[in-house]
Amino acid sequence: MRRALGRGLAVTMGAGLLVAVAGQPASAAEIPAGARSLLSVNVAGQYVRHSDYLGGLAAVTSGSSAQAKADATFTVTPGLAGGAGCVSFQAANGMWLRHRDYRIRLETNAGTATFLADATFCVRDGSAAGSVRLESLNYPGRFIRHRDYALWLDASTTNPATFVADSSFQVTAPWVAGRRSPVIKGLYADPNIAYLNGRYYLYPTTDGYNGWSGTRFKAFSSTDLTTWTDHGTILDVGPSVSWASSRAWAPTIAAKNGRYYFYFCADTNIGVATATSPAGPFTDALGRPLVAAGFRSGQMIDPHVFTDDSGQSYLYWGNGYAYAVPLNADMTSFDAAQVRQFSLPNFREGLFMIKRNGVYYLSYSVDDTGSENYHVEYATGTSPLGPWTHRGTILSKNLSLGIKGPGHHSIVQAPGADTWHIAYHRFAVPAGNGTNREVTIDPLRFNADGTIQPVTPTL
Ligand code: FUB
Repeated sequence: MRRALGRGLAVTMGAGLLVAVAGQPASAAEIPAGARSLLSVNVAGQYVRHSDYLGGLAAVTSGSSAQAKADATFTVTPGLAGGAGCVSFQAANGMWLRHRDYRIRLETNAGTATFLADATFCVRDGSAAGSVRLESLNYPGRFIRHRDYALWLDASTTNPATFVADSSFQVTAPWVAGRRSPVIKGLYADPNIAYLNGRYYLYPTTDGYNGWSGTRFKAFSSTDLTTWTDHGTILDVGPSVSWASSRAWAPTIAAKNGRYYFYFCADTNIGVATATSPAGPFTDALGRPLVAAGFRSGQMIDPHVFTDDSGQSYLYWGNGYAYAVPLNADMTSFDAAQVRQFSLPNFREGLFMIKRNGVYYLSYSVDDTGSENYHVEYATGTSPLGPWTHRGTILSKNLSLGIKGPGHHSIVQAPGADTWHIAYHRFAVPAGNGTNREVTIDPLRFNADGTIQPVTPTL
């Protein structure tokens, strides 16, 4: 049940301040994504906090140490294992709240199905107005509750009223301000950004799975590149694609003929799905891959579609080998005899094309997505199919900020302006790796001679 409360629900904050969560309309059974703290409804001033990697309750006040405040602050993300209305909680050190042996603990995302489910909690109404309860996704009927100031995953007791209160928390403003990034909360990678129908859209890989074994694609949209609306799952290759079941990676979008074409990887094939809205839902168009595994050398992954001013669209893809081909007018077929292979220095994957002032810019990822040295280089050409002049690196790690492995990018132009942004993923800061990645966006700027300035990656 969702119980809508009035706008600007006020909750008690440590310094006696009453704060509405991010100024958003409050609902007892929702927690907006972003940095939050959780206050017990029945033990005054006690917040959910981790200590020695275990969850508990502890008093936090404005006079508490920075460490205590950080330990009582979590970034709320969509549930790592999915689930409508389900969320996960990431601590400032990058670890996640999970249950194990019914104890609430802080652990690094192992990417296993068990971990993802153990770290996913579904938001229910709490005992007090505006409060929430957190029910286990994989153990329905068990809730996060405090017992002797420790957090457990318990089922109801002989005193249900006490149990409900012990498992109810007010969601408050965070004790420590959140970072700007990731721009979409949670673990995502390979962001494809596009401006469609007056909004920016992001289409990422859903990340955090061992072996990149996710199945769901989601879409997010924004008018300002800052506040993003989660449109939920737009295609799940498990149930919705007959020829693949896993490894849903690196999608891209194209608009033509009043329809939207969503190109995606699944089990290292490239498929295409269509919809009438950029927010989907998308339906597999062919019932088979558009580019099947084994079609050419290398992995048939990382599609990108660029449409030139003439209206001709081109499909780019590849891993280890870079390919392109003109798409037919139906956007779902091409002449295999027209496939071109490019020679691009250091190329690994993630091709992306833009055109500015008549120059074609083909950018791509170098090294391995699991390496902190993963980065983006580019080349320029006079046509969508080259020939290409290598220009160098535009995005790479910044270890002084803890930014590792930035790559698999996409680029978008603001409507009617020479203003550009680059969306890319990197190891989630601070504790990520090649399968725990996060998405961010930074400005992309050009020099007077048309070359691209190195991007300054920001937190
Ligand atoms: O996300 C899975 C794969 O990792 C992508 O297809 C590659 O580009 C790399 O980012």
